[in-house]
Amino acid sequence: MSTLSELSLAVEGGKRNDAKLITQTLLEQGLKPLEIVEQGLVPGMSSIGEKFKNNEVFVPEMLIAARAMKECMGILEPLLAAAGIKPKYTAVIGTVQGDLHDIGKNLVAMMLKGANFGIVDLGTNVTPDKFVAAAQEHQAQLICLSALLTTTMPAMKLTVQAVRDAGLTSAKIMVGGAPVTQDYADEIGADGYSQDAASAVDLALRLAETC
Ligand code: B1M
Repeated sequence: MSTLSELSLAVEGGKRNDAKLITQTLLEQGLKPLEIVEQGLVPGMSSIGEKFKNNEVFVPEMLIAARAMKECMGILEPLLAAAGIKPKYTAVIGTVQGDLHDIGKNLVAMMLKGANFGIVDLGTNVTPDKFVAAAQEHQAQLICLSALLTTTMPAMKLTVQAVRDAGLTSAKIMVGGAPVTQDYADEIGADGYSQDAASAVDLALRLAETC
């Protein structure tokens, strides 16, 4: 017999084997895959996200928690797909053109996935056109831009401009990365800025709800 709170704790602690075993047991006990995601996995990731925001844990702990969550999702995703269940919101994410840093971007993507967003990860060095095309193709509610270099911040501005020029009014743009600030986000006309991966989830949910 396993419980959803045991699953949350296993994910939060990055215990991927325990988390997979509990996920399997919960399925055998008759719990629905979506219930397991929303009441087991998501609270586990939210809890570690809060601790990260408060500097109680650091990047390695976040990464191992996200890996545990990802492996459980590997069991649940085919069942969710078979039942026709899709995430409520879709986010396109990438590091902007010229920039190869992806550790922070990956953390943000994992946290959004942990909050049950569908994620289209375009990787690094993503041109403005690619962001626009992916947002159109996947009818994304969110376009998430990451930049780690002062020299690639202008690519963020160009991407925001390209999204506006394409008339993608239904998609909100959020930006982040070490050199990026709220002032810069305002200056380039982004819809939101967040400083870290956990706050990115709160912002993403707020923005997606207004779409
Ligand atoms: Co580079 N690098 N790097 N680097 N690198 C920095 C960023 C730098 C600050 C180092 C330094 O000089 N002290 C400096 C930038 C200076 C500047 O422009 N201000 C720098 C430089 C100069 C360079 C090169 C130009 C070096 C060279 O070749 N001469 C080169 C550029 C390559 C390129 O991109 N074209 C380069 C290369 C690399 C590596 C490839 C070696 C490697 C990247 C590996 C990888 O990402 N796969 C690397 C690394 C690792 C770093 C440091 C050491 C670490 C960055 C990191 O991953 N941090 C970095 C110095 C440092 O920070 N100490 C440095 C951890 C990560 C979790 O944090 O990405 O900030 P971060 O993400 C946070 C938040 O910012 C936020 O949430 C995350 C989690 O809280 N966030 C978002 C990020 N994206 C977000 C998006 C959101 C919301 C929040 O919404 C959409």
